[in-house]
Amino acid sequence: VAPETEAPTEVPAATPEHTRTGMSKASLKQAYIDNLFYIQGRFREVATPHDLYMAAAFTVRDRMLDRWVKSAQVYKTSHARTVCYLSAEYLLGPHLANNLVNLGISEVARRAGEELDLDFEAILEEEEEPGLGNGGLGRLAACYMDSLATVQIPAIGYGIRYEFGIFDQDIQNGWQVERSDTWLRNGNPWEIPRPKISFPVRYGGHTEHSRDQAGRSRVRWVADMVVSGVAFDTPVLGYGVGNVNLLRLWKAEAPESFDFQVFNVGDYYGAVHAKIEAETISKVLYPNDEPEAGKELRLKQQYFFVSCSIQDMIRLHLNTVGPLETFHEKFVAQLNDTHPAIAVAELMRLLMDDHAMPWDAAWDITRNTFCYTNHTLLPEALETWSVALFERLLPRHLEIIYEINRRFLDTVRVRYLGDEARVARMSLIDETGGRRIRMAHLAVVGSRAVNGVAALHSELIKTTILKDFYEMSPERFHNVTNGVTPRRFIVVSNPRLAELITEFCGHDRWIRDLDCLRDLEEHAEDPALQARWREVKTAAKQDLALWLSQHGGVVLDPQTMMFDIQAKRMHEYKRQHLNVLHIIRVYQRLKQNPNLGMVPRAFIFGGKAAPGYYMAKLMIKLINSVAEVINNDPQVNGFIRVAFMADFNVKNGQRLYPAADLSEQISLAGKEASGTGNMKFSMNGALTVGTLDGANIEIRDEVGAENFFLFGMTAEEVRRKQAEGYRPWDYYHGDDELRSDIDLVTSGLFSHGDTNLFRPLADHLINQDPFMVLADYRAYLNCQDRISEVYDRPAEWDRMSILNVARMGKFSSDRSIRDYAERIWGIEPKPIGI
Ligand code: B1N
Repeated sequence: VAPETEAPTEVPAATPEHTRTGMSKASLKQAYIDNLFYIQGRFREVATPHDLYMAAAFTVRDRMLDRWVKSAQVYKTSHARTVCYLSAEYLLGPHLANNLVNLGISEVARRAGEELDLDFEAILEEEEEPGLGNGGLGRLAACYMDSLATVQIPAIGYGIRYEFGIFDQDIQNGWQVERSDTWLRNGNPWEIPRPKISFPVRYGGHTEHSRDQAGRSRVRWVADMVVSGVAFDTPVLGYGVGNVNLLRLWKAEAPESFDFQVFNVGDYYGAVHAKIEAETISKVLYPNDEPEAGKELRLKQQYFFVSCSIQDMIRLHLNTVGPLETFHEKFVAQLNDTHPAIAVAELMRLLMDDHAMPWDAAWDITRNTFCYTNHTLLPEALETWSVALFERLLPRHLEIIYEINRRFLDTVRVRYLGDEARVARMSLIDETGGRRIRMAHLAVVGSRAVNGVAALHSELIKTTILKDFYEMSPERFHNVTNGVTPRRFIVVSNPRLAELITEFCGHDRWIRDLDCLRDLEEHAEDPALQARWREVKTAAKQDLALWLSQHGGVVLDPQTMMFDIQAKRMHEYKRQHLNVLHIIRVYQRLKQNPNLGMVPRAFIFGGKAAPGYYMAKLMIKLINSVAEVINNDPQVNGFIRVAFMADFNVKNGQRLYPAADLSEQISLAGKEASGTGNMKFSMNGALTVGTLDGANIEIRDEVGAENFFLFGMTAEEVRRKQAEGYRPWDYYHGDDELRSDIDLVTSGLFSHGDTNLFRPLADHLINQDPFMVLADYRAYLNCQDRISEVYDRPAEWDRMSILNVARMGKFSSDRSIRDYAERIWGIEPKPIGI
């Protein structure tokens, strides 16, 4: 088994290829055996599935490294302007298949695997995905890293290397049960630890003000806790290019200088405790898609990764370009929501306190470095931190924030003489109730540009949460509509569709330029294409049905059933319960008329609930309870089935998107900032049933209103109805079917006779219904009836499906990144050849 004995026969002597870098089948095979032997210390006969995966991962990683080093060299020597994406979350998903695609060696690797008698799919399955994010915001950061490299923009993604990412979800007795995510347990072959790239991060203590010899005021921050942030680097390769960017995630450790003797004379346990406290900072991702009020550790996490990242940027700048006066010419830093907004104060602190820069110069640089993306209008998701907590944890930053605020409010007062109400509204400090720091205001004041993530959302920002700021400087407000990467969400997850598209849209041209999908348009009516289109969809549905039957046991019929899927975080504003009410309506109709001719449907759900979000967890229980009754009722289960896919994550998402006929995007208008699942489904040929919310509006504009199932109130109608005083009670009493559906929820039918279990959900709908489920119920049902009619006409449905895919070019994250680069960052591609 010694590789040397095989080498002469496997690698022809004439090839200049190297086992470390060669892309031929022979080189890949040789390298694989080599890695299995020299890295895992195994030969085939004794290798575990994990060994086989690791050998594959190292074989692929080796092939990225020369490009990575070359990119770093070119970026460095050319002083390339660089984007730093600051994000508390990166929901990366598995690397192996994606890197194979981006290297362009999927096929040859598959064949090499076959010749080595390896189960290629099993090896891909073996990878634990890094779930370092909650949902859309974290996944967007991952798509943007892919696109930054693909459109050849020099970039560094900065974030936190959480030891435990988003929890794994089990379903037990219909309820969500959380299990901790141990993604690092077996090692992570994609990261390279950089123990020598580390920075101290300090907390607490006090500040000392003095004057230096030149009479300038100087501040010394005497902290009482210090941790060390250590870099872990992951290469991010672009598709079909030589550019490899850097994802640098920070792990918290006790500092190297941490000395038991000096700091804790005789107090061994105290010393160990301090070490644990340091390591706690990067231990676990907060599993909420909105902030948990006042959690000190969360603020520590935010400051931790921001401080490391800004110190790293300063180090890089001093090592290459030189004087800090040009920092903002070298770097632009994009704040992914307010989670890294403390960066504004941190850069000010470092420039002034460590590099002796005067306020005005430091402010000029800071303001020209940062740009801020807002991702939500939900009031409960807007971050604020109590002044008291800040004072305790980050006393120097609080002083700086006060000074930023003082100077900023002076400009507001000059501009709006006498308008103290406006001053109070715009202040970085919310003085109503306990004093709190408004992180969105800090981000806006400290940034050159502010953007929302879909057209509607960007408009609503200007008229609601940031209205005053927009009035003061409208030129700083932008829209950049989100996008998703077609590499992962078509090529990797739906290879059959990718192959079919390639026949019409030019060999892999469309993969780097998604507008090329337009070439499909002229064939939308072609029965031959439609037939093959349908085959591809049915095959994907078969894959999903098989997987679901093996994981959870629900049996769905991919031939006859429409796959109707809602997969996203569980949240009342996303209205999974509206979907459930529709299921219950269909169920009741079938019970009343068992001979009802109807299009069979599989209703499929996936999504995690924040562990502390009771209503969301109850929705999961409701879905599973309705599933239990329907799936076991022979009177209806030939027509409808309900499945809840446990543990919706990137890997499982890749199983769902290709298999959907219908995509549920039914949030209350004005609540979903953009949505990105909507794009992933549509790109895979699902038709959308959706409200005029977030990016749904733009998807509908692109694919054509006639190819989109629209229902429900507009954001403006929602606003008006709420202003008038919304009374869900009236809907409940005014619509017999609605009342009967809600009453069935509390009847005990779905809860083994327990009439209390779902009472909180039903009562909340009837009495409060903050997301207006009842107001949109009737429109939703009518729309669903139309959908069933169209599905019954396959040629029409297939045409619409083809046109959806053909017109999705806009929603490539490559387009989003080009928008950022041109309109916000002012940065040019820096191509690296292969
Ligand atoms: O960001 C996505 C959007 O497509 C979604 O519409 C939006 O809901 C999502 C606090 C968030 N907004 N805010 C968050 C996540 C974690 C957290 O701790 C807030 N996520 C979104 C991408 O733009």
